[in-house]
Amino acid sequence: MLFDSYIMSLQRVLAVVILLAATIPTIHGEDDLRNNNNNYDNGNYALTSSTHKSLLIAAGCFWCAEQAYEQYAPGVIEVVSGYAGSDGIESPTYRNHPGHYEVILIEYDPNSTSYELLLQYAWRNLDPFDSFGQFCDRGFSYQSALFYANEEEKLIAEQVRSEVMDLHPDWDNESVVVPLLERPFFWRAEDYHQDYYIKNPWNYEYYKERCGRTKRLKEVWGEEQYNCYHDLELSCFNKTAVNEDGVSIEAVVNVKNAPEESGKVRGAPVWGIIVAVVFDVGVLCLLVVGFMTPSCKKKLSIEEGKDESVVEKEAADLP
Ligand SMILES: *[C@@H]1O[C@H](CO)[C@@H](O)[C@H](O)[C@H]1NC(C)=O
Ligand SMILES: *[C@@H]1O[C@H](CO)[C@@H](O)[C@H](O)[C@H]1NC(C)=O
Ligand SMILES: CC(=O)N[C@H]1CO[C@H](CO)[C@@H](O)[C@@H]1O
Repeated sequence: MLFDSYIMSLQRVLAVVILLAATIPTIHGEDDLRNNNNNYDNGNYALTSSTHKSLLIAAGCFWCAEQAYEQYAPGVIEVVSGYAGSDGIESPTYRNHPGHYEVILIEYDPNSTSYELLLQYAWRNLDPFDSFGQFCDRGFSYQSALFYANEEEKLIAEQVRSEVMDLHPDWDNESVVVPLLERPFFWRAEDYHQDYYIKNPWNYEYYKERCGRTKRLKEVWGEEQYNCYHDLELSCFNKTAVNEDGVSIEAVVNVKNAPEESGKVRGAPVWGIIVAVVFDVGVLCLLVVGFMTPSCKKKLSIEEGKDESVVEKEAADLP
């Protein structure tokens, strides 16, 4: 445990260093231009059918929440990553979304699933005890929240919360800090954040593993419950849902037919290795050859020059 947390804090320090280093050259870079050139219809998302409904949840990094719902939750048509917050600014972006949660909008077929069922999935996809963020991600925008659109949904949300509490008599009511809130306006996130787990499976799995999401969810909910909500073979859902009219309905899971998670991270990504090597060469130069030795300075600048474009490219990919 101690060693684990030592490694974890090392990873965090490294992540911050890499993040800072990677952010500086891109503040006025390609990324901002991309945002400015895109018109997202005021951030609104149009449902693909007028018979569909939607709900909003905040469960930490939206890449992961999107994947969990699209792959494992019944009756889900589409999940869209975005920002939402009642006291946030207009037209938030990834680089500027104060007062906003990272959220997902879940478009669903009310004949194949229900608000209630989807909220049950929401709980199993968050750490209910963390009020400062979720998993490795700290800060307001990563905090969890469940949203209701009307009085009826509010009652259901409260009921699902009580069911969760009843299932865990050892949980202290005060320490379960997931707020149930009125649904705010939804702003769709930039295109490169949508379907991130499909577009960048390698980066995605690496991030998710390093963030400790699965590990923590299993710790909180237990292996069995985790599997119920994250494994189609072991699902407690079994392809039928009771719809809003009380009729049992067969619901489709994973409409996108995205490949299931392998659960295995295929080693560190290339950019991570490059950054680590450059860092090590730098430290070695400073230690061994001496601070002002010309040959060492030259070597360092060559390495850094080579690496900059890679780091810059990857900066856009942080969740
Ligand atoms: C749900 O299914 C029933 C028939 O089973 C149909 O009449 C109704 O229009 C459907 N509702 C929606 C929202 O698709
Ligand atoms: C538990 O906490 C929630 C949210 O703060 C509150 O609405 C509820 O009344 C509390 N329940 C009990 C039994 O104290
Ligand atoms: C609620 C329910 O019927 N769950 C079942 C779903 O399917 C798995 C595997 O077939 C069973 O183990 C569960 O009991």
